[in-house]
Amino acid sequence: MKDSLCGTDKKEMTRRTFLKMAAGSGLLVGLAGALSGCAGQGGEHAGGEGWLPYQYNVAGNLPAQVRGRIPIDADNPSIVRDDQKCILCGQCLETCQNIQSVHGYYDLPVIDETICVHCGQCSMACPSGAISERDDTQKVFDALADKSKYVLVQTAPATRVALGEEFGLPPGTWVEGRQVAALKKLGFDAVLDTNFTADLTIMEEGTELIKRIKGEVKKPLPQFTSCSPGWIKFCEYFYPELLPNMSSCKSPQQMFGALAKTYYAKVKGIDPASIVSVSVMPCTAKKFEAQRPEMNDSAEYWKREGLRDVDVVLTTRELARMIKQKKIDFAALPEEKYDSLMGEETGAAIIFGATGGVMEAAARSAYFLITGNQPPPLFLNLTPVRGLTGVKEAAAEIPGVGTLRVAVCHGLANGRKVLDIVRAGNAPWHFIEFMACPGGCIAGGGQPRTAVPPTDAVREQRIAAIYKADASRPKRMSHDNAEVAALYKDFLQHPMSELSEELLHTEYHS
Ligand code: HC1
Repeated sequence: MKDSLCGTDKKEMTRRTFLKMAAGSGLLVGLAGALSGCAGQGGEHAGGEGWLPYQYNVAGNLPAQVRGRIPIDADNPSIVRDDQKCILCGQCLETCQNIQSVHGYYDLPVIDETICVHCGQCSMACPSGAISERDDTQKVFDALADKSKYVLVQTAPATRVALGEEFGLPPGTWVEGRQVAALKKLGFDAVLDTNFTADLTIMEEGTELIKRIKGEVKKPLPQFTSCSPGWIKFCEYFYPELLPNMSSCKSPQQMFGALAKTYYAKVKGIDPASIVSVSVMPCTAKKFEAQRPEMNDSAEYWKREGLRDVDVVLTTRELARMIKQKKIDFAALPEEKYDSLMGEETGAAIIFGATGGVMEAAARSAYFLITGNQPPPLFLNLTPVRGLTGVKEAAAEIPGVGTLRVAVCHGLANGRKVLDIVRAGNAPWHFIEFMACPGGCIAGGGQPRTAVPPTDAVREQRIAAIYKADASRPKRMSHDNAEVAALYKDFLQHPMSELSEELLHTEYHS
């Protein structure tokens, strides 16, 4: 399968050649400890006879510029590196620079910190497993063991098409029900679904888009999606003047967290201070997002200090470790259902996990929100925004608005291309979806490392599972989610109400 992203085919071949040779020679194991200390954090290794790839005669296969490694701060909330395992192969540098266009783009007015958007794509490319997510599993085991706590968990759209790979199932195996069963076996008090707030996001973000188009809010077009925290950080670092284009919507993870300790706590009669709000995400940047200072609106709501909307974020890989640690036979689990109140999903929410999915979901409901009618079939299969092409476009007619023009990009180097068009004032679009990771969340930095480096073949299998699930759902539009409708009726009133603004929206600053 040809990897289509970012034109990296030649470089990928180079690194595969290296990895093959390294594996054949036992180098990946042998280099691990031996190379530790060869270079300080972020140091470029000079090569030479002391460098083991040189001794093993494979150094010649490495382009000089990829030797070394990215700098990772010791307090990075998302990723860590075990220097004992680092072989200085440069795969992290290449990924960060060429696929994400982050490393090496530092002509910035920032910097008292190491630039990192927390996407974790370096961990997906690291052949020796030196870079991984920061492990927060013990925090969750501790919470589950504390009987005074009510531990609830939300699961992202994309984990259910990848978690099975950790247990020998093929990429794209749909394991939604088994994931729920595993979480219940681990002892969570409630197993809920980020898809619920993905649908809610569409209601809020679609309403915001319409207000921008109609000039009812004084914010610029095109509107940018705001659910990928790696993308947001990228925009903050490199295109801060375009932050007014960013939707004010929090991500579904953070909307969920804010509602878990307000709406859910109220309806269930639970003290919000006793709730431990856990999320399972395909994404390392979600750990960073949950720690952002502005993500504590439940504390504001209750006027109580110390509440965080999301307390702990686990990646798909960490959840798999917990399941293995407890010796749960995942593949043999029965299918179970999410708990209610914040557990209903539509097909529109499921497709959030694939590049183009947020846009397609938004288009389906934008049509409804503008016209009051269900959209025609085109909106249920907005194929131009599907697939792995780096930048995609679509246009659709909506009565009362005219032609809605949208763009979708994934992988931050592709994002940079689109942002440069917007910066130059040449963007023809009303709405743009940005996802930090190539392929979208299905290939997030916290997903199973089924192929290292990641391949389009694995991405495509996961994406196919997502669209198959969407097509099979009786409800495929966010505005048809009955639990979301109940949330508005009983609590928020309507999209972008005062309370919605307080809990579900935020502002980003550079
Ligand atoms: Fe995603 Fe999202 S789709 S960002 O990729 O908007 O991580 O899966 O959970 O929040 O819903 C990730 C996935 C995820 C959010 C949603």
